[in-house]
Amino acid sequence: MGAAQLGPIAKDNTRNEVVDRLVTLMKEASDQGCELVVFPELALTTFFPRWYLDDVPEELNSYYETEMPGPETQRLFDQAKLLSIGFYLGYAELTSEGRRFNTSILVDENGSLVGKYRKVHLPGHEEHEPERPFQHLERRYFEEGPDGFSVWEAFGGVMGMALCNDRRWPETYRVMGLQNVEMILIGYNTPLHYAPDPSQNPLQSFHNHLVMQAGAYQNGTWVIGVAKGGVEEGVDSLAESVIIAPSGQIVAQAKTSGDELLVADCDLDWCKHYKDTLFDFDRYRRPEMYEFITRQKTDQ
Ligand code: CDV
Repeated sequence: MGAAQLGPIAKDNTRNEVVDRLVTLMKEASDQGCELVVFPELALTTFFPRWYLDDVPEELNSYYETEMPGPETQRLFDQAKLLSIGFYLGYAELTSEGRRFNTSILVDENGSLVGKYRKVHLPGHEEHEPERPFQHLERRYFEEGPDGFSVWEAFGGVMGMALCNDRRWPETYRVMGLQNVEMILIGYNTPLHYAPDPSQNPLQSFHNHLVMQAGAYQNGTWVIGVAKGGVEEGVDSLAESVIIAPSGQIVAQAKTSGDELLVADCDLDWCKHYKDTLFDFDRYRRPEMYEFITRQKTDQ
């Protein structure tokens, strides 16, 4: 398993320049024997929701993919097939009906699409908030994913996908856990400064690992969390990509905040230790006690 962390992508970097970096990491992953390599959320461009871009729709549109693969991304699919390696990729999707999603795809070792996921939990805000040092306009630039959390049989196991903010919500893991997921792939972009409550800034690293380790353990699944980290267009973002075992233990962690490949040997049978014992859902879960969870958003 390869977790291909990316360092910053500048505003003026071309798709071809970024795809070059992805291909380099993919080749490194292949050289190290990986069957699957995971790239971050919105891995083809700079993290554009940090800007209010309504006055410049051409610029906003330039960050979305209207086809996948498209002319610049076809190379990734070709390379995957050539190396016989699968990949997960996050990108901004603009559909032919004009709908916009924060999307990830899972592609197999033949370069064929296994599945697509559209981000369920969209953080940030809808309107321009000039008092912030930078914006987080995901709620303006994307629609909430309508399809929920699916799993796919691929790579000899049961694979799931999520994106960034999803990793903070226990429901993300549980919905896939209930579908017997064995490996959850999660790309993220997490600025170190959280404008609504800067007291959380020093805890970014702790919270990042806390939620993914808990999600892995409580569902007996591998979790692969992959960052786009470092200082991108003046905004410092968390790196610390990780590969987490079903025990909740981190088995590989990034040492830098730049382009870096982490590799781990991930035995999917390790999931059984947890799924068949402490977290034997069939034996121990009490769904009739959890009705609040799907009945309402809050205590209202
Ligand atoms: N890209 C993200 O979803 N980022 C959020 C930040 C804004 C809190 C995250 O949960 O990391």
